[in-house]
Amino acid sequence: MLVYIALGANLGDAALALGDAEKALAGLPGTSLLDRSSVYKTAPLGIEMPASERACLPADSVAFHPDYFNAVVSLTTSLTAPELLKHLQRIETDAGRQRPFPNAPRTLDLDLLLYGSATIDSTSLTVPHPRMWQRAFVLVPLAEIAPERVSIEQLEAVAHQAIWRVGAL
Ligand code: PH2
Ligand code: MG
Ligand code: MG
Repeated sequence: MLVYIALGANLGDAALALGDAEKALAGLPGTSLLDRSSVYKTAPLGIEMPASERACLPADSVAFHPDYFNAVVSLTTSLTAPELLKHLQRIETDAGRQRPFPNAPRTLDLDLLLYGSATIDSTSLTVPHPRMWQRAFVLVPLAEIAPERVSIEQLEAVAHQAIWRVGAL
């Protein structure tokens, strides 16, 4: 099965975390890495910090939601989608991922974007990823390695979002 995975990180050494994650993905059972996009620096999107969390921060804190590093890789795998999801969550945990509140800054986020042409709608997994079409940090790197999966119109719809190519993964 041909699958696409989005990588993101904005805590700790985020660029290093993406490189380590790529190696971990390439080493999954029954899996090989096909292609990788460039790494992009992106402004945090859709971040709402709960007031309870905000109250704990110094008033002049501006750096709490740092920019992200994002990339997309393609894999071929014989893992089922639920098996792959379990591995993604384990790799996130191994990278020190904590979940204090939704969309909290993270050392590593691995999202299953596309699993072949499958549509999956279970309690634990929705594929294609339900928010991918609103996110330049997904569509721009995805279009780099799978231009046939992203239309010009879809790219235009997110063209106002801040994203800078910073180098190779
Ligand atoms: N991930 C989110 C929420 N917002 N913003 C950017 N720029 N990059 C991300 O990976 C990201 C985000 C939730 O997973
Ligand atoms: Mg995510
Ligand atoms: Mg995620």
